[in-house]
Amino acid sequence: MIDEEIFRLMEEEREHQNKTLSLIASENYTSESVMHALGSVLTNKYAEGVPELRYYKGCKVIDKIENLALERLTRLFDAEAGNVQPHSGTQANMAIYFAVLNPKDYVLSLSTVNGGHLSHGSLINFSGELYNFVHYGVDENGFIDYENVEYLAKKYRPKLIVCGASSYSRIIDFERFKKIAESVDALLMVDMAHIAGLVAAELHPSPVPFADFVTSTTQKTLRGPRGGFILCQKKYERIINKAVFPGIQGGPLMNVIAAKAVCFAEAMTSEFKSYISQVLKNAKEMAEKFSELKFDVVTGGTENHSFVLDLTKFELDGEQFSRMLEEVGINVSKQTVPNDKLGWKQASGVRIGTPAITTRGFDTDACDKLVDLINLVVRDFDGSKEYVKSEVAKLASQFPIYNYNNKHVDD
Ligand code: DSN
Repeated sequence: MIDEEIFRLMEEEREHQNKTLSLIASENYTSESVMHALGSVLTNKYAEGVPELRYYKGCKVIDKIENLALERLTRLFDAEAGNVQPHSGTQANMAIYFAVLNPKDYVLSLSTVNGGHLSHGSLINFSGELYNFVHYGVDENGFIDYENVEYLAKKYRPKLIVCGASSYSRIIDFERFKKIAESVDALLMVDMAHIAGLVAAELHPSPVPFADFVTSTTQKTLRGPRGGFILCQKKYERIINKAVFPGIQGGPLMNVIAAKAVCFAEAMTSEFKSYISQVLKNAKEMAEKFSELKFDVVTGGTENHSFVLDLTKFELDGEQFSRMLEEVGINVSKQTVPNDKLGWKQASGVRIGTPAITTRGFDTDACDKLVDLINLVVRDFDGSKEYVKSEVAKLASQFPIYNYNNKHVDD
């Protein structure tokens, strides 16, 4: 039976994605090979446990798939060990906390308002409820305040320090974080979800040599399926595996694990490195062009795939502006700016990211054009709306979603 209602909605969403542009820094478009693995018979199989140590029988092929995913993951990031089972980045973070913390233990992390993730101790998340998170912040220019990290580490002597962010456009000094962690006998966890693709392409410093644990998603700059993974030193492998299953999850999603394996292989190619290099060029170009047009770019620019526009001077908040952009076919996420007074529901800014448009083939000229259109929206929404809408539609059809090379990994 074909579920016509759902099929129709899937087609509607396909058309929506094709006709609009996503500047959401955490979004991307996977390859057809990744989607092929996702929609496969692998979804039929239960495989609780780890390869060669399963609770259900019939896992011989499944074991080969998970071992291949693991081997590719650890090779891609040059890590000693890993786990490919976390259903998401939050599950990966939860597994680390479950493995090394007791309820009420102190943990140090970047606050959500300054770019940290919900699972880094937000009070509306399990992490903030179970553990005593203390937050370091950013300075008045939006840069991580390492002296504040050091001060808080000495004051609270946390068991774990978390770095990595959902919204931070500068390179994080992992070595400095490691030194701070060592000075107070804390463990260091790096959540590299946003920058994983940049690290894989060796166009961003890797946290692996410095962190006890690295967590990530696979769907962002890495351009894989929605899912998570963990990297760690060999000595932590057993406690991490136990924390993931049976600690916080049941059966792994084997179709997703196969899709992760495809994504890891794709990320090893020279095409992927060129793609990430263009993601970085496009982000830099857009941040510079916004600055020329007198927008306030938090930290004054970017060293990765994303940046934040502070809209305060336009008397607009992030919620209002992202709604205006949605009306003309551009999707962004609202974002709090450093030490924001407005809170997350309104937020004083929007986050801009280039991974998705770069997958569609955007070069710096197309990015300039897009910035000009966004500039029109901010300065004269009513007067420019229809024009911008039609120009966005033109850009979207000029750069269709599946125009990039969907080769099978072993072609
Ligand atoms: N929600 C994601 C983001 O947009 O950054 C993080 O998981």
